[in-house]
Amino acid sequence: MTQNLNRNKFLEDLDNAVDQFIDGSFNRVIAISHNDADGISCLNLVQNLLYKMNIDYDYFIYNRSVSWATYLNGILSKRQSNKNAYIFTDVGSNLMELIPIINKREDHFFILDHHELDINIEECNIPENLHFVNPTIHGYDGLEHVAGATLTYMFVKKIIPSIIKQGWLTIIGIAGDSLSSMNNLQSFNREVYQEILDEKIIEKKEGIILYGAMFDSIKNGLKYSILPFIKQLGGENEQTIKLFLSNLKINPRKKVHDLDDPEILKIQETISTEKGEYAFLHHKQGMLQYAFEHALLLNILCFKNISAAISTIQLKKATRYAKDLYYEYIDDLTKNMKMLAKELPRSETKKAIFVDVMGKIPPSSWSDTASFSSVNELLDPFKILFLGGEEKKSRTIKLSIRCSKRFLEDNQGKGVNSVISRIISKYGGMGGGHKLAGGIRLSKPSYNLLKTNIDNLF
Ligand SMILES: [Mn+2]
Repeated sequence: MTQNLNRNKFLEDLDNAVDQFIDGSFNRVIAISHNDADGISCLNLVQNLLYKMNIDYDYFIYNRSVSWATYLNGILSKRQSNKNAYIFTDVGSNLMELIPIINKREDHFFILDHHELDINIEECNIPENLHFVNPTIHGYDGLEHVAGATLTYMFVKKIIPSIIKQGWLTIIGIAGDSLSSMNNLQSFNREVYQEILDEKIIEKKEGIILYGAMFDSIKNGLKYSILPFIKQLGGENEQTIKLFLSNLKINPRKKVHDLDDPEILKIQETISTEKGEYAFLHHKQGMLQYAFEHALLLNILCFKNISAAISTIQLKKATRYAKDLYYEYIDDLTKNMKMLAKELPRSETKKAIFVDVMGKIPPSSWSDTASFSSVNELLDPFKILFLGGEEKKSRTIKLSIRCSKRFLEDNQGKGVNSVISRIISKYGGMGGGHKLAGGIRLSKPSYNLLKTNIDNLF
């Protein structure tokens, strides 16, 4: 996937945008960001910048449920001025939709995004008032190499270097998007992580990795870890887990981060877990000290209560309300993963797995269950996963589609989005996505055709 990384070209784009932002001496800025942990981290970095520059600003969160035209209709002010700027972070690569809108405006638009474009950049006529920075057009991977918050951090730090002190925000963004251990960070994500560590803004710690429950007791750690999901114990009842730990002579109430090496080794004899590196935010308390869990909490809150998400990133300690939602979420997710791995009937072809989860897993959990099953390789990683069922209201089949990185390697980098476009052209339906994740809505007859013909679509 790493084809021709063009570092200089990307940094040139970034520098140009920075220069334009400084030279523009804007008197009003609107920040627009994505409704997830990465997006909220970006938003906070931009707010810090604007505050320090003494620029009047407002902000909005975009959840992609409506088109840009509809969304911006309510935001773009009637009065246009080249002294107004819009900064989009972690969103805004839908250039087909956005360029016609931006073309008609006098305001300046800064787009700092790491999602893939909906159009070939060569075919775009970039308007003069659009300052577009997206490392994926220079060959970078939007997940592994550069998170939205990494890109935003690089932008704001070039304007006000002291923003490095807010670097912990970047770490939350990276943790939220990359879904991997900090050891695996690459490229700009790694460079920025290292810089923030060197400045002692955050700490790195080492220990057994049970993401989702790093702040918790070992009994909850084994039960609620979502990365890795512990196949033998994840989502199990408390007695089973306590029995497992008492056989190893480990106190079930001992905190995950307090386990010593002999205890970790004993666990690893039965369970495949790794020791690894995790980011620790020492200026916070409790679960918010753990970057992965902090990011996960924000992601959960973004769907349940966006204003709680926006306030939580500024808090030292999670509220009871937020913690309750967090536990409800990981409890459901680990139970769903357990069900998927052990009980649910599935039909398999050479290249695909179909799982009907209607009535077993609520539709609001389909997407996350599919994602975490895929990253944990709960089912055959060399097959593409279709998880979903018939939606009552619309009488159509709704599917979350996922593949693993190993599937991509096996299929010349062609993953979920390319399968989705082939399904749509052959059987109709609506949907889209990225290499690893996407979704589609189909009629029932089309779904049946898809199930019998899927292997011919590769
Ligand atoms: Mn992002």
